Amino acid sequence: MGVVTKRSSMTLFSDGRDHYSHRVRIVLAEKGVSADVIDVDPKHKPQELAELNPYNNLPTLVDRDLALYESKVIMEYLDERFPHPPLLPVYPVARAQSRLWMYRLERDWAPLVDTILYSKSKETVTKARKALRESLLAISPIFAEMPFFMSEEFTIVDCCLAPILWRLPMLEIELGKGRQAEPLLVYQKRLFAREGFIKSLTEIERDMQAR
Ligand SMILES: N[C@@H](CCC(=O)N[C@@H](CS)C(=O)NCC(=O)O)C(=O)O
Repeated sequence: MGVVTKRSSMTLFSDGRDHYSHRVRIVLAEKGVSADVIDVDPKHKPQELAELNPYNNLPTLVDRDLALYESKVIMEYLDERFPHPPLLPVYPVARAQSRLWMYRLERDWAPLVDTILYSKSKETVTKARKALRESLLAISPIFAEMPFFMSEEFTIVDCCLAPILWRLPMLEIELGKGRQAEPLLVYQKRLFAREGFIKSLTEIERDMQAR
């Protein structure tokens, strides 16, 4: 069954190539929520953004009088505002675990992605690539046990991980086709085939896998 579009009067300031903005676009698409997505070039940000967000960064979501920033805060707000389908588990223990995984992803993987993309030191980039690749391969076996990240259901953690996995070719990281990589490859294929994921992609992101 296709996703039913829910109308909203929200505006998302989004960077069409960035993994943090991509997370939020996935949540919107998974929930079938339509928002005005304003594609912002981070080098030429509109004045309005600084007025809405003291950090003047992306993504930033505006819902009537509310302006939100920090992708995890935006994702959780959207999950509460549009409860179906839920992207956090129901029970407190499982919810806390999901949040811990998001926190770990933020501490361990997101900075590596940012380093690979923005560091000017070749050596630092090479090290970050190696660290990200090894750490992704190290968690690969868990996807042989469960279809999503530590969960039977698609959650907010998958919304954070999918944009990173989608960018691996652009980050010049090859997982290889060995036994160790296989569960992770099956998992990412499952993510990339989701209707919400496909809908979330910008034109620039679509090209990221074409190279
Ligand atoms: N922790 C933030 C990170 C956001 C972030 O790094 N955004 C970048 C995307 S390009 C940005 O806006 N950079 C431009 C700037 O900070 O001036 C989140 O999760 O939302």
